[in-house]
Amino acid sequence: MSTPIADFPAFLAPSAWYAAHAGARYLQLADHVHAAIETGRLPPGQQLPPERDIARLAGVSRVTVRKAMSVLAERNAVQQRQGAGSFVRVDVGAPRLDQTLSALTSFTEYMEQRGLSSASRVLLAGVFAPTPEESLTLGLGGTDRVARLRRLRFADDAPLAIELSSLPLDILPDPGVVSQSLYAYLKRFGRAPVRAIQRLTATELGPTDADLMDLPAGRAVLTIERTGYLANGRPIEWTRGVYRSDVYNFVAELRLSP
Ligand code: 16G
Repeated sequence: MSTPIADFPAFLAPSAWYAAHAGARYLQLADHVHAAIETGRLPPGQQLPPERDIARLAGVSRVTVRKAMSVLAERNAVQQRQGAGSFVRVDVGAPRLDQTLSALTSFTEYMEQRGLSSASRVLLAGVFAPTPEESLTLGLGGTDRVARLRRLRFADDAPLAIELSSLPLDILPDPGVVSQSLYAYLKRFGRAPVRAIQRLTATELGPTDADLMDLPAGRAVLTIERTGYLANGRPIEWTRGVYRSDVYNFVAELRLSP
């Protein structure tokens, strides 16, 4: 690994990155910063100087810096945080996380097993009239209502998934009380699923989810639908989620049928 950059004025000086007739300035600047990220001279989590300082040191306009930064964000090399500036992206994706398809684990347990901290941002928690699909999947009656919980889920501070869970009200009367693990909460009352059926599909990230996950729209993701059942066979959880496909690996053990 090369030594981290301590001297931004020298790193950004035009002589360090600009060559006449070698293409647009913003691309040359983006390539220069990108190369430093790839070789580890700019380590993950490193904050880049403010736009106006980069412009001054590199001898370019702020518009050029902004264009270079959006190229780096599109390439997933930097992360732009509103009001806080640009940072070298922390990639939770190396190595990939293997999830066994045969074990029924919660997001929280799964991250714990891998030594990662997990956190959630609740995007929605409430009680609603069910959609026909929710009624069908959860076996709800005509007047039943449904609890919905939509969460952005983080592993070591990186957004990894967005999950929308629907549960019958007798299983989860108030989705607002789930602050961390849904399964840990359900377990406390003996209502956690003991079996689940999952469907995995490869999809592309839509613009709203892309914003939330801080990824470019159109990025390939895994869409996973899980229906969780109690021991008596009653369906009590229907979760639809998008998961970063560059970090999630699903591993299934297969046996020859007798
Ligand atoms: C997992 C489950 C999801 C479940 C959640 C509970 C998959 C694909 N999905 O993310 O269905 O609702 O765990 O996690 O594995 P929690 O107990 O940490 O809230």
